[in-house]
Amino acid sequence: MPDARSLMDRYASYLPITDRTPRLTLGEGNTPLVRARALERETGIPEIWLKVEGQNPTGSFKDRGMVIAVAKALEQGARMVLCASTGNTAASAAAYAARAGMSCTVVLPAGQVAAGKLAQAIAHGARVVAVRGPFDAALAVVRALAEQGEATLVNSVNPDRLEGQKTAAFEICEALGEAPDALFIPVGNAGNITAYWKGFVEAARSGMARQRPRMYGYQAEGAAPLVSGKPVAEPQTLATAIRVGNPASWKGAVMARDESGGAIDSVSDDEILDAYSFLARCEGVFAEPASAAAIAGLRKRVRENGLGSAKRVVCVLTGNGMKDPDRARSLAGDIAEVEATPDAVRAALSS
Ligand code: AN7
Repeated sequence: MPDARSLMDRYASYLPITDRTPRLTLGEGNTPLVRARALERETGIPEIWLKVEGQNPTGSFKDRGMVIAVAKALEQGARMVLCASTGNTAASAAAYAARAGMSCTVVLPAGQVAAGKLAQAIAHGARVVAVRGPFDAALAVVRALAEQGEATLVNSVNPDRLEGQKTAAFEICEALGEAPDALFIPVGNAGNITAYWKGFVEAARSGMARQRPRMYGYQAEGAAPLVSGKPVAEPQTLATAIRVGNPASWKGAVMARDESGGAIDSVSDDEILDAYSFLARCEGVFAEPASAAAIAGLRKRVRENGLGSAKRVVCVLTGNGMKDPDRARSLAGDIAEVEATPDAVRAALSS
């Protein structure tokens, strides 16, 4: 029986909330762990689980942190939230602000946000501005605006965001009865890998788990500052969610990697696309391209280094495939349009 209580209520003692914090919820968290049998057969790893974060209310993991950040902003009397975003943070902020009766402003990298995410921000009534430049430029702008004004910044530089996001690690430990041996996760601004590691450390400390997983983070090759060790001025990748050149949580990602004995590596856009198709066609799970970087990373790790004694692995699928319909549509050519007769349809299918 799934726990029907809200994320905030389930993990209240682990979160920075009080009796006065508004109990905001859209039903976030409690996402499924789905066994990845096709990937197990391919890699030879005995147990692989997908944490399907695309099933959150706005279709990404951002909702776990956003519900806490917006509730705290409301508690503190703020009327407005503000964020920079590659898309999912904007969609989530817009939805939770609408729920809380607050206004929301989002600043996006022009031309680099997937259609579904932009549609969500608009539908929830956010004010949207696009800036010329990558996500990093947009983040610099909102940081400056937040310092001057009354709007609360809800990017992952807001610590309440990471506190909420760490709850995914708790759910994994509870569902498996133990932390996995290894966790594979995409990395952009590096908030999520930082939050997961914090969650696993707390889970081990509180007796929810006996061990902590090795953390394996994956960036896209054209946007891999944590791999090269220096910021990337013009990040490039088709996985627009992780098109980030100078991650705000750089130190947190390095700490997660080093304390866990894991690694941060990069995968090519071709490897990302291949993993994206594989997930959708062979596992029946539709995740967005950035999420597929975790799967591409697992495949690469198994191919090049092996996974040592790791028997049980969790891959975090951070966002829903429907966020980026244009990418999916590009996988096929024109769709045949024919007369509405069985013969015409049969002919089209066999041509
Ligand atoms: C699907 O929405 O940064 O390493 O502005 O949307 O915590 O940044 C999104 C990031 C992975 C990377 N997968 O997480 C934003 C934004 C998906 C994402 C990431 C994002 P972080």
